[in-house]
Amino acid sequence: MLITFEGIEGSGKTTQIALLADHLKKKGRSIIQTREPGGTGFGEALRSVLLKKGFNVFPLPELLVFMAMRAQHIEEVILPALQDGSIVICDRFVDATYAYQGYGRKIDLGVIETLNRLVTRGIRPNLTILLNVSAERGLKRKAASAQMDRIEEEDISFHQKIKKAYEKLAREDPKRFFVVDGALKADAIHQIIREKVNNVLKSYGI
Ligand code: T5A
Repeated sequence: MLITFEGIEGSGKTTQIALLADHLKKKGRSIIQTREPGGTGFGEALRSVLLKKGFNVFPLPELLVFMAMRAQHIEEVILPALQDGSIVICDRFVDATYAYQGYGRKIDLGVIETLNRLVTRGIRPNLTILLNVSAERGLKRKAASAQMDRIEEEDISFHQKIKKAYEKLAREDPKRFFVVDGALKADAIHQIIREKVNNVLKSYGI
């Protein structure tokens, strides 16, 4: 079972993943918590370069680095965990590439689809939770909590575009996406997600 979390910067993914993983672990589930970009030693090293401020990274090399990290992540972490029967919870996955490099950087969606299929070996999330917040709210939270990285420093219109892209992706695949109002209090969001995930696990007989 692969559960992914998506949303714009500061939408609350990290917060909600921690709460969900805690809840599922307490129920005795085997949980692998991971993230993209990153999730492996190789991926985390590349992540710090990719998000570092000051580089002028062109769209295509940016896409290819994300894909290289994903290929490593699939082979080293996600595939073995799924084969072991664990529940994998991943902070961002394939949809982030459609949203940021596709709709944000204007790379052809067909190219992204082909590369995603190749590097994931066809693995698709069973459930994708989209935390939907306005770009203003997300960036305000980020600015209050940490230093902004290279992508976060894009102007507000870029982040608004990403929000719209995620909403479009969710509309196109309503069976997989579960959209939650990320402006609610963290505890309220957790209750909504918890109920959804418990129902999905039940529907898979897990
Ligand atoms: N990227 C990634 C691509 O361009 N293409 C790709 O294919 C992939 C995989 C890094 C960047 O990589 C790009 C997208 C990104 O620009 P990231 O590490 O996921 O991706 O970066 P962020 O989205 O910035 O992740 P963050 O961890 O920084 O934000 P979160 O996880 O969404 O938010 P979180 O939980 O850390 O919360 C941020 C702050 O808000 C507070 C928290 O306490 C924290 O201070 N908060 C709330 N406050 C009020 N109400 C709530 N409900 C709150 N929930 C959290």
